[in-house]
Amino acid sequence: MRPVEIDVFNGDADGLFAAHQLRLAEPGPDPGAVRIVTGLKREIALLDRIAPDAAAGGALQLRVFDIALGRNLAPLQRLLAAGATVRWFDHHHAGRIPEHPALQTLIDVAPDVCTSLLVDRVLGGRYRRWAVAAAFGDNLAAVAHALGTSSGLNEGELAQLRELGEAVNYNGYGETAADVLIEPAALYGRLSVYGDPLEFVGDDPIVSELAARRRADLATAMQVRPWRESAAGAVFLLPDAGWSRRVLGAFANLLAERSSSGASAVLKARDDGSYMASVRAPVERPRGTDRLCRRFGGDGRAGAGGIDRLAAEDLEAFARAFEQHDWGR
Ligand SMILES: [Mn+2]
Repeated sequence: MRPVEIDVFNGDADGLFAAHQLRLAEPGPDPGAVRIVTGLKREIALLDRIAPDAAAGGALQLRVFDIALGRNLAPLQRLLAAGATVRWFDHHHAGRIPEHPALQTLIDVAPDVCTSLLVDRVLGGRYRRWAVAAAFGDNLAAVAHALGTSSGLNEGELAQLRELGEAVNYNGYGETAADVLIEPAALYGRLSVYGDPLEFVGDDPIVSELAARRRADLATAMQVRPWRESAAGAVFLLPDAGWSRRVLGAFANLLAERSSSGASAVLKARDDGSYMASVRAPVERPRGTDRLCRRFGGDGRAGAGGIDRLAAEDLEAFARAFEQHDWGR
């Protein structure tokens, strides 16, 4: 029986480029038989989309990248029980990892790694350019720059990989497919025929189209004044619009980069009256952002986190928790 292989990954640069690196190294028995499951960046519960009977006969092989294991625990256990083999690469807080002989995990929540860097580590740097681009996309510019320089990339090449990582990362943001320029699955289809990301950037106009849209959305966001400012940092409130649904995380990253001493929180109104939040620790002191976000039903990593739905009546409590959080000064 022919094995069925499914790659499951987050729809941002880190997820796409992590899956792509491993596929370049291990194309599989028949590239046409590889299925992919991905979505927008906020779509984390991706394992639910795989029917347990896809694993009938024990021939299902899954590779999962850049999504939190804890958010997919129940479907993971169902798939393992149905005979699937699963390899999981990630850098988000996982919670309890089940013990199962068919589950292999490489999960590292250190603030200076991303999933593509973990795959790069496993592959001994074989497709490092993709990992460098992904690290730029995951707001790890210093790590990306150092790794790229040490592997012989010049400043011009690094600038192109940065634009690629940031543009593809940006494309993952939005609440519905109508908010994004191209669905992550289609974008993966376009880039995954390339071994070298610099060739993809040179050939495919989608990268500069995405970069232009990102710049325009950021320029709109920069016009907004902070809602609250304190010693901890600034809190912004954005209206609900296409640009704000896309720009939330990129704006938070830009704020983090511009103010290395302060934290930032960007909240966007949702149509049901609640808020969506993107939170960043001071770049030099990434600590506890995930903890802060989990208090309000969100999640994340030490330096970056988010809350999918913050009730309007919790807005004040969130702002106070943000201001009183130990950002480690
Ligand atoms: Mn990531």
